[in-house]
Amino acid sequence: MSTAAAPPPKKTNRIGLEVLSYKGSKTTLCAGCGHNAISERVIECFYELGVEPWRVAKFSGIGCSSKSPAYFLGSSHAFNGVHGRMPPVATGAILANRNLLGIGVTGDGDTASIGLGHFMHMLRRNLPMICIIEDNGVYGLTKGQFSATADVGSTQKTGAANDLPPFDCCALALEWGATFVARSFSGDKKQLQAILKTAISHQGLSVIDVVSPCVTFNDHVGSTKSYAYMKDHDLVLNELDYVPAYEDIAVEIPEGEAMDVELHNGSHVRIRKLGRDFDPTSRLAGLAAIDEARTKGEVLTGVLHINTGKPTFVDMMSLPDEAIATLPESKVRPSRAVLEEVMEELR
Ligand SMILES: Cc1ncc(C[n+]2csc(CCOP(=O)(O)OP(=O)(O)O)c2C)c(N)n1
Ligand code: SF4
Ligand SMILES: [Mg+2]
Repeated sequence: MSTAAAPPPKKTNRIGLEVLSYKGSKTTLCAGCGHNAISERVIECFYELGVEPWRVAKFSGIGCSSKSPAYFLGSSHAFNGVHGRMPPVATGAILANRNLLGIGVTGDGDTASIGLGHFMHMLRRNLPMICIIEDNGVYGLTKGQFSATADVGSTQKTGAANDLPPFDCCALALEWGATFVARSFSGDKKQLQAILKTAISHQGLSVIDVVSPCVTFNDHVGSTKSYAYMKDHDLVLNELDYVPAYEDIAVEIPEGEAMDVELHNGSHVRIRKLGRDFDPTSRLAGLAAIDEARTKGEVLTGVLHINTGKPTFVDMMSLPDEAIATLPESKVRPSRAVLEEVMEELR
């Protein structure tokens, strides 16, 4: 009598979850859209690090990019806000529950046009969360108008050239206070994974600008956000190794060639410089490197800045350790006597 072989055990991560627990619904974005590749990396990184999906809160605005959170971490909390308003929604949620791990996904239109003011305030507050900008240089959802990150001279399918200078979201992030700033390309799986894992372990605002080609409206010759352009102009600043806290970190680091940064949860990121003198702990070095690459027509990718010592908005607000959202009413509601005292002071 033959017995059928038992199915192989399902692969799980260190908290016993399968990768399925980190997936979302099926994408409705165009096949080949860079945003889909970014969602895949998010799924892999949260799965591999064994982050509890129910501890994560996803935030977005409006755009093809802002639809992305529906396609990963289907059992996490989520709020899809108004165009450009991801930051204020996330700020409120994180202040109400400081124990959430926030991840915001925005588009370049979302962030650099209608939501620019909100983005700037998120930067200056060093809100502890991850902000991924899915940067395709166009308003994909509304059929391919130039966004405020489109490069001068980049052309539309019709041949019309953009003549307004772009905002560089990494330069804004460096200038105004984000404590982990990186740029990547949706087609660079290894680099994007290392950057995302570092951001997950970082305590503070992580801004990741990911060049993410729009295959329908901005992937032709003449576009500076196309797959072909990125293949030829991606200047990789540093090579990254992310070592989670639960792995043995006793590895030798070649003197003068790599920098080892310990993150808040005990994980490490090793930043190996690639033939240029660059110190990612210096904001000014990051700004200078971006400016130099821009002058040469290159797109600099890698870690541009990291600062593990600056207080976050949650620290600055002196919030209690327990989430405000779950405190009993007796603790969050002032008594009638206190209210009367306040009213008296205002009289
Ligand atoms: C208040 C408001 N203004 C304008 C729009 C129209 N609108 C929807 S998405 C979008 C731009 C999307 O571009 P981006 O944020 O770059 O996302 P992508 O689709 O390129 O990923 C615009 C202008 C809107 N939905 N709400
Ligand atoms: S229109 Fe562009 S940005 Fe939107 S899903 Fe299609 S390829 Fe992606
Ligand atoms: Mg866009």
